[in-house]
Amino acid sequence: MVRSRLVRLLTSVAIVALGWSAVVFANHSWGGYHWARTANPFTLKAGDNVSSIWDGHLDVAVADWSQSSVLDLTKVTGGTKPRNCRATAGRIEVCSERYGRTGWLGIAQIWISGTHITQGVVKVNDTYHNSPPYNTQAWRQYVMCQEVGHTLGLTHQDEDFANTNLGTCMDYGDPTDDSAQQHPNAHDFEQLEAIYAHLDDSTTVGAQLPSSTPPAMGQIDFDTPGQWGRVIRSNRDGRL
Ligand SMILES: [Ca+2]
Ligand SMILES: [Ca+2]
Ligand SMILES: [Zn+2]
Ligand SMILES: [Zn+2]
Repeated sequence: MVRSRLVRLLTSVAIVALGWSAVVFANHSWGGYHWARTANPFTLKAGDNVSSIWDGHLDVAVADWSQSSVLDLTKVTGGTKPRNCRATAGRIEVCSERYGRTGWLGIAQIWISGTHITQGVVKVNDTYHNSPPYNTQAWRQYVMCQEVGHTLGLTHQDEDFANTNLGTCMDYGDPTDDSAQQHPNAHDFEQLEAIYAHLDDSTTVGAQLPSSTPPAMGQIDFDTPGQWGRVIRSNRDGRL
């Protein structure tokens, strides 16, 4: 098991090194997607649909990302059931549930109109987070931080699980005994400033969706690190 994971990891690392060597540290915007807004900082609501074991982790992630100069997050009463985790227009919904042996620890989905994010969903999977090695404060905080970061328009700073940790939750790397790996770092905040440097004519924050829902984009963070980072376009109804 360990060996096959390692082989897969090394294969993945090689591909990543060939494809991404020029851009890994320069830019980790997720495809240029961003919330439309007419002024900074903007306040994005995060619906709390997580169980008590996750509440503190969501609180920390909300506080961490709110340190950005361009945005604030605020936790609000959840608008959905964790099992379905349906999106609410103009904000994000954060859900925890035993989603089964799906292969992922956490998923972030965004719905887009052009390059503008219209709504977002984070799911963290208790099927894995209830068992070792993922049933720790460190792993829960790391995954929560990263998935919320995706819904702001960020992808990963680095997708090599085996190199020295960069000290941000947006880096693939074991967060155990590494508190820096459980929170954003300065480069994440710089990237957010770059993404949100322009202003838009309209806002998608707190706004209703147009009648036709465009496809969602998903960031899936698998429990096998070698598979992490595959960006999957979902089908038309927005489900992965
Ligand atoms: Ca802020
Ligand atoms: Ca790494
Ligand atoms: Zn814009
Ligand atoms: Zn991710």
